[in-house]
Amino acid sequence: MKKIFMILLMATMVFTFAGCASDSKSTTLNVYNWGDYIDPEVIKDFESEFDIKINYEEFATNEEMLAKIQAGGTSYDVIFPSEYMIESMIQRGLLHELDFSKLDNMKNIGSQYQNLEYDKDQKYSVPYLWGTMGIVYNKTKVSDSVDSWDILWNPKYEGQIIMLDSPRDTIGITLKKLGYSLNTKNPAELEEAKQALIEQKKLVRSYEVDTYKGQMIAGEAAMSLAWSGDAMLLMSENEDLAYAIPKEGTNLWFDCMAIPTTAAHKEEAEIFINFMMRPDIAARNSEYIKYSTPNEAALELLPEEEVNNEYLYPKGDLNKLGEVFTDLGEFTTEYDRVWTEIKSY
Ligand code: N2P
Repeated sequence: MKKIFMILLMATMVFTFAGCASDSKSTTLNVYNWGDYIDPEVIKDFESEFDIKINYEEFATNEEMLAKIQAGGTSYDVIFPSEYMIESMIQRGLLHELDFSKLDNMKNIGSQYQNLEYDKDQKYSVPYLWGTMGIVYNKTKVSDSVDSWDILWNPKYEGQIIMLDSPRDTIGITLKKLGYSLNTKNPAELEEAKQALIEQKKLVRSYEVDTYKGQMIAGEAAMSLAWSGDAMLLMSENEDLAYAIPKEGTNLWFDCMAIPTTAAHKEEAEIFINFMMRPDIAARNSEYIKYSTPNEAALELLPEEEVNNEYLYPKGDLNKLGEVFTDLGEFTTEYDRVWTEIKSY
């Protein structure tokens, strides 16, 4: 069975199991992760190894996750925010400090992924996966060379362009296209990006996050904004697909594991986080979902072709790969406003 459908099916099964009443396990850990972002077998292995049940839920964007945490309701024990969201959540007092004496597998994480700007003293998060943003495109439908974000504005591809339904990402690459920082707090630059996205709307097939993948695999659209790992997964399902990172520069991102202050099971959450950093688990997981792991011990267990993939593990200086999102503080509301205006235009 194709992997993408397998992921969807397994996710459904995880949810189904979560609904079973007759459950002998002592603790239920609420794990809240991005869509298509874990190997479902890893969840099962954790449950049987530790006698802890996992209630697994998915979100599509950092903003959706934050809103859910702030709303209360479910108390999530482990969440997977990106760097700028970690910065924002620390600021808001929403993250627990982690007990690193319980996280001995942290030694497997490469030093270049630690103590980064968003969590300088590495107190609140541990790196999970990382990557870039680019364009996944169908070579049989796109004749122009895909080397600039401008191609997403080319009228030739009207109705064939998919954009991510994610404000920082979509506004971010538009700022890059215009030659600005994707962390700009300059109202004029943000306004220019808004105008460009409004102008692009007539060409856009849809704004989606995970649901677009089936259309790319089926060859129904020409191109989509995509995160590196998702692009690799799609390319493994359809050989007409390719990935490109435009010359104007892109976003380099780091997704992490963290524990919200509202968590009810901090101790078990740390057991889970440590488990996810175990070399065999981290290797299996990143091979399955096709994202880049920061876990050096896991890298040694991955097949050559994975480690030699120039998009997953580009050679050279990590910091030169792209611009990392930072928390925009109060200016975030400006991005939210602009995003709402674009979507409702
Ligand atoms: C996987 C989500 C990747 C998150 N579907 C990019 N930060």
